[in-house]
Amino acid sequence: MSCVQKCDFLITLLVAHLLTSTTASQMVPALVIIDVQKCFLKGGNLAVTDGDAVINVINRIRTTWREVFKLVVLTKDWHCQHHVSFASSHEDYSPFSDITLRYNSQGQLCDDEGTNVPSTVTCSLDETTKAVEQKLWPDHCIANVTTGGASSEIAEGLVTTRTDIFVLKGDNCQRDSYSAVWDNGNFTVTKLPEILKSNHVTTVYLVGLALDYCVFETAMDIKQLGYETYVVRDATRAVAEDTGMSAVSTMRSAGVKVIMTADLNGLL
Ligand code: VGL
Ligand code: ZN
Repeated sequence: MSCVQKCDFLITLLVAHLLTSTTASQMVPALVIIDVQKCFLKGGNLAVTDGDAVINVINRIRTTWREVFKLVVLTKDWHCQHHVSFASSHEDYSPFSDITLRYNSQGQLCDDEGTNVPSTVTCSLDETTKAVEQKLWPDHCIANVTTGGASSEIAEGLVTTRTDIFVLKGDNCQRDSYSAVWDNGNFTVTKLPEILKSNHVTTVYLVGLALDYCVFETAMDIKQLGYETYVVRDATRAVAEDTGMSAVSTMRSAGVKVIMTADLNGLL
C-alpha cells in the first residue's frame, strides 16, 4: 500500500470513528425513579410486595452510572387527605374496588352521592362529561405526611443528590395520576415533559414502583412523547403478578424496551 492509499484508509477509519462517536454522544439519557415512597414500602398502607428490594438496585444503578445519568428525576405520588383515589373518600366502597368517576369539560369532578372529595361540582345530565375508570386504594402518600402508613416521604435508604429534580403527581384532589406525565383523565400534564425537553433528553430509563401502575403508565406516555424508553425490570416490583406480566407485554408491544440492570452495560 502506498502512503497515499494508507492515508486514505486511515482517514476513512477516522471519519467512521468520529461519526459513530458523535452519534453515541448525542444519546442523552435520564433516569426517572417512580414513587419510591414509604407508603409503597414495608409498613406502608399500599405496600408493594418486596417493594423495598428496589432500593438497592436503584442505588447501584445510580452509583455505577453516575457520570452518565446527569439528569435524575424522582416522582412523588402526592395526594390530599380526601383524595379521589382513596376508598375512604367514597361511601360504601372498599380498597381495591373499582368506581366510575365523571368529570365536566374543565376536568372538575361531578358530585355523586357519597363522595367526600372536596369542591365537587354539579353536572347536569345533558352536559358532556367524561367517564374515567378508577381503582380505589387505601389512604396512601398524603402530601407532607412523614410518619405512619400514609407517609409520602422518599425511602430512607434511597440515594438522592442536590441536583435531583422532584416531580409531584396526583396532587390534584379530584384526579388521580398513575402516569408521571398525564393524570388519569388526560386533563393536565406535569412538569416532566418540559424537564426532559429542556435537558435535551433522548432516552429515558424508568425504575421504581409500581410496575403495573405508575411505572407502566409513565413508560407508555414517555414512549408516546417520542423518547427511547427503557424499563429496568429488576428495579421495579408489581402490585400483583398477573397485572405486572400484562404491563410488560403491553409495554413491549408499544415499543418500550423492558430490560434488566445487567443489560445497561451494553447500552450506556
Ligand atoms: C400507585 C396506586 C395508586 C403507583 C400510585 O405508584 O404505582 N399505585 N397510586
Ligand atoms: Zn396514588
